[in-house]
Amino acid sequence: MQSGKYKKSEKYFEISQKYIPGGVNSPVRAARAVHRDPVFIKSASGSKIFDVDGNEYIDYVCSWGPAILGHAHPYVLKKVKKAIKKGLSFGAPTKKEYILAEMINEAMPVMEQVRLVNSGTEATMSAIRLARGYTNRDLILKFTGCYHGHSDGLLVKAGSGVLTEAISSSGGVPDDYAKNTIVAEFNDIDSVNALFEKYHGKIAAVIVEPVAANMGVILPDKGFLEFLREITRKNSALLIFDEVITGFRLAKGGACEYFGIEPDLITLGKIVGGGMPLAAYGGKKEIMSYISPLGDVYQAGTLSGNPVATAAGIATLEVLFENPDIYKRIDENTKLLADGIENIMNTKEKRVHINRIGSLMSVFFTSQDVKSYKDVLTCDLDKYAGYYSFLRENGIYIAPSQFEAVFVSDAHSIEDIKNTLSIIAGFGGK
Ligand code: KE4
Repeated sequence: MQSGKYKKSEKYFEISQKYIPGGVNSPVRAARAVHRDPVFIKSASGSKIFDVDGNEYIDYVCSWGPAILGHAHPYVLKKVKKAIKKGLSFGAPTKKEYILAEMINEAMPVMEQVRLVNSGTEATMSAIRLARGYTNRDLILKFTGCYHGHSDGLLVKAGSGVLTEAISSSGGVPDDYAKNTIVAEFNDIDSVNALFEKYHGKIAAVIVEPVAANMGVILPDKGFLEFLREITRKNSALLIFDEVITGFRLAKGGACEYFGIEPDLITLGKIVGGGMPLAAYGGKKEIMSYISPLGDVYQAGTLSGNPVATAAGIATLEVLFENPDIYKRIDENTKLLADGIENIMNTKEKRVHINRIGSLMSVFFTSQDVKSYKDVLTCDLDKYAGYYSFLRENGIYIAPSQFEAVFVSDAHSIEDIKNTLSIIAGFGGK
């Protein structure tokens, strides 16, 4: 039983479990891995999120990434309200779709052509199908612990909720599908070489989160992404950067800009939709010309590029593009947070390992460095659960899973960071 402060959440959770599996519409939200019931959210604004019992939290989930400007940004809301008045969806082309595609191309020139879809899952599923259609090959190489959404072939040794729920792959995926997905280890060049040797000429693409963020945040070793670029080019396979999390977060041009790598295809989600159901995939015109109606690789969607979601996406990117100092600011504030936690938790002994890049970070409850999926498995999940509960009881909202990330927004003030650290200091002594 949780304390009286969650009365309404408990009631709503009981009812929602009657009609929705696990009471949630996405598994990780159920907070089972941290042995708590979820809180139900009433509203959010800036860096704060408010549950239905009136509890206020500093939010470091940020809707799993989209809210880089903070929740309910006034300019974004203004543009969305304006769009809503004209109708919600037409199932026909609108100007906003090419405006958003143009903005994406400006930020990531690799994306000469872009298709807007409704979720990161749709974006990666479509990019995989395109890579197979373009190369006329079947095999897709992914990495253990990387998560690319829940399309059948990608739910093999995936991260995020799959890892959180400790299932190696998903039920309901026939071996026939899974056999076309081969799995290497992130940051392990030998494991990739071995697969390219074993399946010479049969690999359509490598799909990678350029910064893994679904087994906690793990940075690519120096040269690892360059190696992937080289080995795919040498083997006429496509390199797909899944930038659903890193896109528009690490930099205006995402991980491509940050690391100076040019993949063949990029998938985007989260920030690109500003919190609305909008994602995208794209690449060189020559590859994208294989997509229907130009080519025979089919992909479609009733609500793809709908006017309300594109309004939110355009407004979000406009704020980011017109205020490039946002990236410096959120990087500095996240560094302040990371350094503060380091000082609190690791004074006497090393109790946590922190990985950070820009405004994306993870606090791993392990005394060793975390550079691979294997390292992540040394984490003490009960300690993480205790950390989660202590923070939530004290008004800090973090991911209910060790295998997710901490997201900082431009709405997080220095004061928010200092308040967060003073609360963690209370846990630190435990
Ligand atoms: P969606 O289908 O959830 O929009 O995107 C799938 C996806 C694809 N690629 C990457 C790198 C992703 O991180 C995701 C989704 N991220 C998780 C959080 N780690 C979504 C949260 C959830 O599943 O509830």
